[in-house]
Amino acid sequence: MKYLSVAEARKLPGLRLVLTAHMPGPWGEAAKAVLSARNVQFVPVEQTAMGKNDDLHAWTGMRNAPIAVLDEEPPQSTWLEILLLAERLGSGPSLIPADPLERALMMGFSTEICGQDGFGWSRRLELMGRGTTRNPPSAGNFDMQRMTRSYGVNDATITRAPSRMIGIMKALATQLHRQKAAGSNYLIGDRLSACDLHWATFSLFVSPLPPGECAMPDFMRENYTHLTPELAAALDPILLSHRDLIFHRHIRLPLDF
Ligand SMILES: N[C@@H](CCC(=O)N[C@@H](CS)C(=O)NCC(=O)O)C(=O)O
Repeated sequence: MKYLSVAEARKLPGLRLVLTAHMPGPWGEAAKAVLSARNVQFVPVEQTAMGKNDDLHAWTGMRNAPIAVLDEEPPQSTWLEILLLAERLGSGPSLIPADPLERALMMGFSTEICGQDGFGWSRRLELMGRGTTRNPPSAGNFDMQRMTRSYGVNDATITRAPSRMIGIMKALATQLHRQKAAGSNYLIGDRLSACDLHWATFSLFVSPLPPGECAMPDFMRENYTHLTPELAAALDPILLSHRDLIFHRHIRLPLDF
């Protein structure tokens, strides 16, 4: 994928999507999947993982990714902001269920998967707290102060992270088994909603797709594949068959980043 620099992108109108360039970050892949499912076009803009990203900060007030900026509107960065933007700008079936109870469940699952203290957040803590996690050669430029401050990294949060991941994986698997018994392959009702895309993309964090479908640097594949026995036990096969179906049916493969 070809990325514009922040300096180039700032001058353009339209929708610009800041992404951690050349790697499948779960939040970034989720944003891309949600926008694409709603047929929303965007121009990719480069963020450097764990870097200072001063030019990005000067433009948006933020240093991480993803960030969606439409024309002169305020930057949108959380999974919910990006989903609402995709709903507003896009076309085709909505990714948000119309039924209020189903909508509450969808919003709840997406919060559990993508939100602060959720599945992805806890996986990041678990990775940052593990001695065997590998860094890329560029690690010397990492702004570790920003990382620990922004993502709540401390001994207590690192310690509780695996149990939060396990609880969320079990809840998703329970829902998928119920849905299967009712004749549906989707998390909510009988069709795609945002939380299906969120689980599929965040599952890369614990079980990457094969290199032909999702290339990634070796160090990253190793980090993302590593599971303690407790985490491996919570990764019910139904979670992976769901994500495979969502990727093949609703997200373009191979992933391009
Ligand atoms: N803004 C997102 C979270 C985004 C996020 O956690 N981004 C991480 C993905 S690992 C990131 O950019 N990490 C690299 C960095 O901070 O430089 C949200 O609030 O939902």
